[in-house]
Amino acid sequence: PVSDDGDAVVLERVPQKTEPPKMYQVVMLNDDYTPMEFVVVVLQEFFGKDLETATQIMLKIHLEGKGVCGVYSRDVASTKVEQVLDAANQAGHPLQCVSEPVH
Ligand code: NFA
Repeated sequence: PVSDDGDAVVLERVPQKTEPPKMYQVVMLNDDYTPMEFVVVVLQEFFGKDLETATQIMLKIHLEGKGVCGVYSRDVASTKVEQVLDAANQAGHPLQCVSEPVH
């Protein structure tokens, strides 16, 4: 290209350094009262898991104390947490989950 006064204009390509968004995992905690079936339904409804995968994740949480339900951008992860806590509260279950940055 050429500028108004006739000089050549050099257009440099500036490398765009855009960091990938920080990702957050939604971690669900075990408790002694929430029914296994409720946890399986939550994992299917809010985390898009099929019945078999949801059952595996639920059992891992039950046996190991906690488990990752999914990894999302910060906003999506906090929405998932909100949805799970709302559903658990409405059903009268003490189910807890949190979102935390993936290391
Ligand atoms: N521990 C619960 C029970 O025995 C089941 C459960 C699994 C709860 C995963 C919370 C998370 N009914």
